[in-house]
Amino acid sequence: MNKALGDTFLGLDLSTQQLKATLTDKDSNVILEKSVAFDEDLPEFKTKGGVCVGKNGRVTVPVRMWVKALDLLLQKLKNSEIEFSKIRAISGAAQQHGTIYWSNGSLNFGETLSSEKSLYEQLQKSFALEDSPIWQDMSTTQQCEALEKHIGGPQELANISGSKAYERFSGNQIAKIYQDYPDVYKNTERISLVSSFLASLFLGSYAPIDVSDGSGMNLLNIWQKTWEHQLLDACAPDLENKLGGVVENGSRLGCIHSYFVQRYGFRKDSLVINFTGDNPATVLSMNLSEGDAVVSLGTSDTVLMHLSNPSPSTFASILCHPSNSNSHMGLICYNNGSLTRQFIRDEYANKSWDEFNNLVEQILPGCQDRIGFYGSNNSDSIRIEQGSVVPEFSDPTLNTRAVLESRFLSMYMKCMQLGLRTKRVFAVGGAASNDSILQVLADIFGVPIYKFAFGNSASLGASYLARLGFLKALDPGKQFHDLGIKDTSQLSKQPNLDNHQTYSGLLEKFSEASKKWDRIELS
Ligand code: XUL
Repeated sequence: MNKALGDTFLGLDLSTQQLKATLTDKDSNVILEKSVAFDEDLPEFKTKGGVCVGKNGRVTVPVRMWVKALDLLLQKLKNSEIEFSKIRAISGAAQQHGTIYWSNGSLNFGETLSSEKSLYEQLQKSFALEDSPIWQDMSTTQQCEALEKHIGGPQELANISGSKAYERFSGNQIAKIYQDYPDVYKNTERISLVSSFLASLFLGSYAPIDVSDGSGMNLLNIWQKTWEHQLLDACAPDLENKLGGVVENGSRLGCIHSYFVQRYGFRKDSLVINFTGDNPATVLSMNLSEGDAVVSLGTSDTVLMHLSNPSPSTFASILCHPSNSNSHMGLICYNNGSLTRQFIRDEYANKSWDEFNNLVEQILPGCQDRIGFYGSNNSDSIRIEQGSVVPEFSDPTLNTRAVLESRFLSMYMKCMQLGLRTKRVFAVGGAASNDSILQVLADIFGVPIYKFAFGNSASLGASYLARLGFLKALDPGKQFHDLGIKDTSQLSKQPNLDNHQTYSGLLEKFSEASKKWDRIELS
């Protein structure tokens, strides 16, 4: 471990598969990174890819697994001899949209915490619902339809909340809990997002919801940054009370609970700053300027961008910006990403990335007029060959390149529709380490692709948010740019402009073919 000379700032990220920590110093240098992987480190919860898949599109996570993961992560940090006493502020990021239902009477759960015991041992009875629905949950179509109908349609809902109704968005998830388990809802005192839940653990009482993460709920007015009553009322009764307040932009929530001071040696005045969503935190880690797009290739594929003057649409989400009160950010989220690419690799390239890459490089751009749209397994995929829908390409190895092209063409087209003239693309996430994949991305966007040396962008962004909150507590006028974060991105791929022209020629046909598919992959 690098020893920090002065103050440090801790950023966490409770993502789908792991809980990660990134410690940075006042010059934004990364001092330490640690993580807990749910499937491997906590096998007793029997998650796969960090989640439990139920019936009818239900996807949940045992909330106490997350609590245990925090115990384990802090223990790992302690074992690595991290100097807890230098940490001046803590913030976090988390997978968006997931909801946690705290049971009646849990408000001051911190009052009875003993530093002799783990949080896991002591928070057994704190949750009205054992299994939290998360962003992969697709079981709320009925609730989405009802919400859109109530407000006058998808575009009207997007105009207020930044997004049409999405199955994973928290308002629709809460409505389902209220309808299917009225007793659970009645027993719930506070509903947290995953980010505010994690912040609550550090505070020993409920943390407010961050407006940027809260923009992923279909409940918040993204222009006024307040709960929208007509949306709250359409989802469930007494919802405003159960959600509590909202905060933004590096707000100080309080000092860390004494449990952590006694058990791990944090300083008493270590600040807990508002925790945000993983996508907003990623935007912070990269300090985006106009014309920059981040393509994140992970469990879900997302495109993120800074937008100063956004117009809501029904294919992208507009969120409040996590550090700039006057701006917004755009998010396009594809609900399947790395699992689909792995599935294609396993089916058509002998489970080998090398073989997959060789095939991608040999196949000509455009796949000789083939387009494939893929779900996370073969059963919800379609292929179009010479204009007709076919069960399989005549040369099945074409699937390797086709799975990349259809995703990146869709991203490129949607960025243009949002009015973004992309100048640079920053590639992050697991697949960003694959050069063949990045070359296809560069050719389709027709712009250079940059990468960052750091891997955990969300926890890094959270550590910057912690530092922003620390500075603002001293001087409320401080802004994110005062952190002086340097652009450390490195050029990774230049586009081949001939290939880009080939792709530009395919756009119209692709756009027509992809219309029906949007509902499946952008839900
Ligand atoms: C965004 C989304 C995912 C999650 C998980 O809308 O659902 O990106 O935040 O990372």
